[in-house]
Amino acid sequence: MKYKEYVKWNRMPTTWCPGCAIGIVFKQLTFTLETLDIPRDELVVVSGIGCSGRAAGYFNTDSVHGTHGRAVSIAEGIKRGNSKLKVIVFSGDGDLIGIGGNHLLHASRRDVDLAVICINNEIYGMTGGQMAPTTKTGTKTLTSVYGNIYNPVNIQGIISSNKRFFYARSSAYHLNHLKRSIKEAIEWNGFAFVDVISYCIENLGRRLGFKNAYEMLFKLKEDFKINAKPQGSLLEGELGIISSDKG
Ligand SMILES: Cc1ncc(C[n+]2csc(CCOP(=O)(O)OP(=O)(O)O)c2C)c(N)n1
Ligand SMILES: [Mg+2]
Repeated sequence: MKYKEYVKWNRMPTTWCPGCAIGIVFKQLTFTLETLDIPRDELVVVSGIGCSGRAAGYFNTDSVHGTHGRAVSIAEGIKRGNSKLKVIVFSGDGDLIGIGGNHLLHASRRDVDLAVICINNEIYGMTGGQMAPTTKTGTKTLTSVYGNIYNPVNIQGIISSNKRFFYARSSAYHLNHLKRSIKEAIEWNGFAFVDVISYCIENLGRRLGFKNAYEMLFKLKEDFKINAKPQGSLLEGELGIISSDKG
């Protein structure tokens, strides 16, 4: 199938703000689906709630726009009900790591065959830009006006604590790397997590002094470098794919 056939064009334009990174990631996923040529009736996309969570409604396939934090559990139920389906979760950091953190812990531990694509804008975007568990220490948000005093969740640490795991960190700027990460995650037989470093111009970037989305996008280029052959864990500022087939 051509990538355009994976999109519900009658639902366009999306609700996302101009310049939002979610659309970039959405498009790269449709390109990847074309590469893998997954038939529409063998594919299900599941989202939770949030700006990223709106994506489920834009895929021209069976999809579920679930409740907040439950995308992974809904996806697990679908996969266990029909193991022939390719089940992809497309949701936000607040949804997957915040309220849904417990489900992530256990679905990854159970190594359920899902590809989880996390749009990590380090914020609760939809509700106005509140601090999330992914917000970096020191970042000023709507609810941490003097800067976040907490450490962010170590997503890589959680996923890679399992014997068998797949963890990719990519970004909304590094498109070829992002497509490769999504493709390998979908092909991985087990629980695969793609941490897509993203941004939110309207509810975080403007507060931080970015003039537009373009500036935020190019900050990703400055801040992240691809490590094509990571030894062990990815360091801060590194993008890459780590996995283990043991266990
Ligand atoms: C049970 C419940 N709690 C809180 C909310 C309010 N809420 C809606 S979206 C959201 C955060 C979404 O953040 P994220 O998943 O990072 O998505 P983003 O908007 O940043 O893409 C919250 C807290 C809700 N809808 N349901
Ligand atoms: Mg978010």
